Amino acid sequence: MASLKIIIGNKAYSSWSLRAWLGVSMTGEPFEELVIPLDEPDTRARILAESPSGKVPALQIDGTVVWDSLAILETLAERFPSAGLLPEDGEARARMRAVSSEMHAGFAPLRRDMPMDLKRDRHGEGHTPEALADVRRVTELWGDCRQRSGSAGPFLFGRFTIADAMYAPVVTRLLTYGVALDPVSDAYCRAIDDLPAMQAWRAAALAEPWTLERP
Ligand SMILES: N[C@@H](CCC(=O)N[C@@H](CS)C(=O)NCC(=O)O)C(=O)O
Repeated sequence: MASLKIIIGNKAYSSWSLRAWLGVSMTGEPFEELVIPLDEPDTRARILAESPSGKVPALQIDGTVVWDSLAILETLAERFPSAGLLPEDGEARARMRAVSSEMHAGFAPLRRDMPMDLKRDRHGEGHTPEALADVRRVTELWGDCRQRSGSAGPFLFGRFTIADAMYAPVVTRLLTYGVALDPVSDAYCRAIDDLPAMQAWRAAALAEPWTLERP
C-alpha cells in the first residue's frame, strides 16, 4: 500500500489545496492530511518543512515530495490508474489536459475577484466585467465537454477526472458569489457539489477556527 500524505491550506480558502485533496480522495486510497493555516506568522516555515516550494498543496508519496496541484493530480493518475483520473480515450485525454492547463494557468480575474470562500455567502460581490468574461469562457468550455461526454456520467469527461478536480474551486466560487448559470453548467455544479468528498471538505471548512477577511 502506498504511503500518502497531503499538505494543504485552510479548507475554507485554499483553492489549490482543494484540487489536490479531491484528487487524492477520489483514488479511494487511505491518506494522511496536514492542514497548515495560511497567513499566520509561521505559515511559510511550516510549509517549507514539508515542501521545498513553500506553497500548498504538496503530496508526499512513498517518501517523494510532489508539489503543485496539477503535478500532484498527474502523479495520482499515473500511480492509481484504476481511479480513472485520466479518460481512457486518447483524444479525450488530450482535451482533458488542455482544459486542466487552461484552468491552472489562467482565469486570473475570476480568481482575484471571486476568491474561494466557503465560510460566507457573498452573492453579488466580485461581479466585475473581467471575472464575468472568465465565467463565460469557463461555462462555454464546460458546455463543450458535457456535450461530448453526454450520458457517460455527470462530469466533464463522464466519470470524475483531473479536470473536475481542477474546476471544483470554480464551482464553489459560482455558488458563493451567486453567478447566474445556464442549465448545463448549473447541473455540473450540482454534480460536483454533491460529491461526498466535496461535502466532507465543505463541512470541515465550516468547522475551521480561522476566518480571513479577504482570502
Ligand atoms: N501553482 C500552485 C499554486 C499554489 C499556491 O499558490 N498556493 C497558495 C495557497 S492556495 C499558498 O501556498 N500560499 C502560501 C503562501 O504563499 O505563503 C499550485 O497549483 O499548487
